[in-house]
Amino acid sequence: MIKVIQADITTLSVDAIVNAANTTLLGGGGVDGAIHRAAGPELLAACRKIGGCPTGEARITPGFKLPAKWVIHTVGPVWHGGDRNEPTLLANCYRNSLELALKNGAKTIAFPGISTGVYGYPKDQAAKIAVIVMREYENKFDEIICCCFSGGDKALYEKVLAED
Ligand code: AR6
Repeated sequence: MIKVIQADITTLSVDAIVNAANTTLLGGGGVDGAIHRAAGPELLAACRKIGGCPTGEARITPGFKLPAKWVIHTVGPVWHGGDRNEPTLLANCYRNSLELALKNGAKTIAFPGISTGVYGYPKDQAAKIAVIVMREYENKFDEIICCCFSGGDKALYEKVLAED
């Protein structure tokens, strides 16, 4: 089932949380910064060993000090207006993250709105893509959580799910 909640993703006791990372995997601001702060320095060391991740792909590390067992790092596209393959790349982020979660036995997974912060992806279009891919995997998980940072984002996901 797909669930929508408003929360700080670093507080969730799920099998896997997804990080909106950049291609270096070496941390940054937004949700990436929050996850690295909460997981502790071992996360950065683990990411360094991976050596980066192309846009649309995903990589997995332990959650270290987080309540979540795994962190799945995916790199969303930077929004350039929509004609640079952004929708496909964003869908790839969700699909590759869910595939990696399945491979590692995760039954519960939480996503932030990949690319919808500093990467500038329009939130309504991004939520529609997220929900389309989540629907494809819904039956393979106990819970797929849309973890919204703001009340406005939560309302948006609820609307998209209701229309879906
Ligand atoms: N819990 C849940 N959601 C959050 C949290 C949190 N603690 N903090 C922010 N969000 P962003 P991007 C939401 O900018 O656009 C980093 O520097 C936020 O409201 O974190 O993919 C990376 O290193 C927004 O909806 O990620 C990259 O360089 C969503 O998370 C770059 O930012 C994503 O916002 C990635 O940009």
